[in-house]
Parts: sequence; C-alpha cells; structure tokens
Amino acid sequence: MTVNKTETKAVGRRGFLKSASALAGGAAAATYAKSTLAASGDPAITELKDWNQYLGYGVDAQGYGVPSSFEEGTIRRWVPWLTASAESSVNFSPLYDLTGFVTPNGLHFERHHGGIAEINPAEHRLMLHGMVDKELVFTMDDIRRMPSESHFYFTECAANSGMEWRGAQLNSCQFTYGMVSTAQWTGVPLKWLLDYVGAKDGAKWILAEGADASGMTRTIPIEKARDDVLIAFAQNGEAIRPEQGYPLRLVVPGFEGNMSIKWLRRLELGDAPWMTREETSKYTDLLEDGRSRMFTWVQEAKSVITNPCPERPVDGKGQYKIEGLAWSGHGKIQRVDVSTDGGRNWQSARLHEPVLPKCMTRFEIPWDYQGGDALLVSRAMDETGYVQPSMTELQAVRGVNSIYHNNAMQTWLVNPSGEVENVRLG
Ligand SMILES: Nc1nc2c(c(=O)[nH]1)N[C@H]1C(S)=C(S)[C@@H](COP(=O)(O)O)O[C@H]1N2
Ligand SMILES: [Mo]
Repeated sequence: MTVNKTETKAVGRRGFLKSASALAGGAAAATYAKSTLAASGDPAITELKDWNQYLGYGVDAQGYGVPSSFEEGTIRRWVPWLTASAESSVNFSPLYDLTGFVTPNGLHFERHHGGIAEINPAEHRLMLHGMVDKELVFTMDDIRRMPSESHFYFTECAANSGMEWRGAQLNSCQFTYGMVSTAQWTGVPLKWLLDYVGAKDGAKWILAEGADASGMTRTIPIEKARDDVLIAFAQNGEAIRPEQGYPLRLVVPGFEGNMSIKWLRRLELGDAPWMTREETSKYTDLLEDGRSRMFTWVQEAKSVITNPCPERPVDGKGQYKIEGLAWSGHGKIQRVDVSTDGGRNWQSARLHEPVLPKCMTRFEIPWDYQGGDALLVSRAMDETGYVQPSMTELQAVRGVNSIYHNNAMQTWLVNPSGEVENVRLG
C-alpha cells in the first residue's frame, strides 16, 4: 500500500483544557432544535407541499428497492491514489451515515485483489480434500440443503487505519475507519462439514482458496474451523453480494478480514500451515528489530466515534450526542468510555442492545457542546478485560513499521468553527 504522507498534526493539551473544563459546568435545559414553536413562520410547516396533495408513485411491478433519492450521498467511496487499480482496491463504508450495527449490503466495505468474480452458482463447486476420510465436491444446492445457522459478525480488514501509524493522515472517518462492516451471515458451520467428510487425526490446518482471479489462499487452524467458522451463502437475509463473495464465502469471526476467503472453492486439510503469500509477505507485522509478527489473526478491541467526525461537523453550541461503533475479535464489548478533553476525563457510554460477540456494538452518550475546542476520544473494553490502547502504548510494542492491526484510540478535534479534524495527540 502506498501512503501519501500529509501533514501530521500534533495538538498541545494545555490550550484546550481551559475550554474543556467548562464542559463540566451547570447543565442548562437541553437545546436540540434550532427553531422554536414561536418562530414557526417556517414555510416547511405552514405551506402545503406537493406530496401533501398529489398521489405518490405506485408500486413497482417488479424490481429491487433502492434508498430515497435524498440519501444519494450515502455511498461507499475509494481513495484513487491508494491502490494501483480498481480491481485490486478498497471501497470504504460510510460509517457516519449508518445507524444500529448492521451494515446494509450495498454499503459493506469491499476489498478485492483481483476484481469481483462473476460466478454462475450452477457452475460453482466447493471441494473438500486432503487429510479427510472421503474427499467430496459440493454444489450450491448441496450446501443449501444442509442445516445452517445465522450470526451477526463484523469483518475488518487488518489494514483498517493502517495509514495512521506515523501520525494523522486522512481527514476522514470513512477512509481511516471504513474497512469494517457487520452483517448477519447465514451458512453451514464448517465443523459440520468437517465431521461429514471426516477430518483425519493429524489434520491441524485448513487451506481455503478463492475462485476469483487472485486465487486468494489462507490457512486456518483447525481449532478455529471447529469453533465458529461459517461457509456462508447469505448476507442480511439475501444471497451474498458479488462484492462479498457470491455465491459462497468463508466467514472467520473476529479474525482479520483477509482470512474470510470470498468466492470460496476449495478447502484442503493438512498437518502444517501452507505459508501462502497472504501469511508471509503480506499480513505480517514488521517490528523495530527487523523481525515480523505472523499469524496475528485476531482483530483486537477497537472503537471509533462516527458522529461527530470530519464528515459530520458540529453546528454551534448546544445539545448533541456522541455516537460510534466498537468491536472486538475476542468476544463481546463490555464497556466504551468517551472523553471530550483528549483523555483526561472519561464517561461510560450507553451501549445499544443487543451486544453480541465478535459483532459491532453501537455506543452513545449525550454531549452539551459549549463551544471552543474539544478533543473527542473513545476507548473500548471487551469481555476479556482487554482495553483498547493509545497509539503511544501500541507503538511501544509494535513500533511504526506496521500496516496491519492498528487498533489505537482515535482523536477528533472539534474546532470552534465546528469543523472536526483527525489529529494525533502530542
Ligand atoms: N477470494 C478472495 N477472498 C478475499 C479477498 C480477495 O481479494 N479474494 N480479499 C480479502 C480481504 S483482504 C478482506 S479484508 C476481505 C474483505 O471482505 P469484503 O470485501 O466482503 O468486505 O475479504 C478477503 N477475502
Ligand atoms: Mo484485508
């Protein structure tokens, strides 16, 4: 991944502390609405609109529904200079436009290494072979006839926030955090398929291979395969989208997105990892002493404030809510703390139910913005007791040479003008 380095912003703590202390001050009546009833000469309420008087449009004889035309800004976006081509690229999810924890299918982030394969499901097969009692080939019909399960899981690319190791880079929530999404995946638990074909005793690793032009391969330890891995054919109630691996993908909950092989065509059981490109030259983490961490599978606890954020500025003093998303590859989110003064004072946010393991969790906290500078930070804790680190803490262990697995806390600076900037606390 090429990185265009932009100016790194460091913010002194002293300046904003004066204004931050005002936040603790007396709470006047909350002002959510800009206008009041007394000022309601507002034509939007006094005048008849077309839609009050004329029939709306009729049902579509047949077709697939689309969002309101007024929501056309709610889209995935890419960064053209980031990747060499559209076929080997990333499309980021607009996290600040979403509610709840489910990512609508048309807004799920995309990461492809060889374009989006267009697969005719009638011609698609899944082969299970290697250290098994009976090698088998399954059609899509075979797979759909088997018992299935549905689970909400997040998928996060290990490279999410990967540009931020040396300082604040892109002034955007979408581009710094948008490689995470959540869907309800429906499919056959891999453990049932393994029992069906009879995994041999010495089988310890499984190679998964995609049918796309990148022929992506990763090896997965058999303990994980027997735990919660799904062979998924549906996403949020409909067939998996082409972008997400239609007609069949692996879902490896809580692990780096790269392991969830899309357009899945082959699973081979063996007694050792395959050491594929994606687990040697890529998806390893270079340390300061020249050694690299490898098989760093789990996406550890992380959180981001999605509102306010650079794309969602603040409009003057008054009552707001600070909201965002948290997730952990180790299980459930236990708690999310939010600070408006760069981490000096923290308050626990309310978590939206249901809070599910290895799934995004929405957090929310009221915020009475009194103007001036504010430094918004969130910090997630998961059910194992793990606490999301600061960048200083993360760099003490990892250095700055990594791309992958940056789960450090993020700071958004709210300026007196209401603009929100991606900053690194100095
Ligand atoms: N076959 C195949 N599987 C793949 C990829 C790919 O390019 N080809 N990209 C991987 C990467 S790096 C990630 S982060 C996830 C992204 O899944 P999504 O596009 O559904 O969000 O798919 C993974 N599975
Ligand atoms: Mo990825």
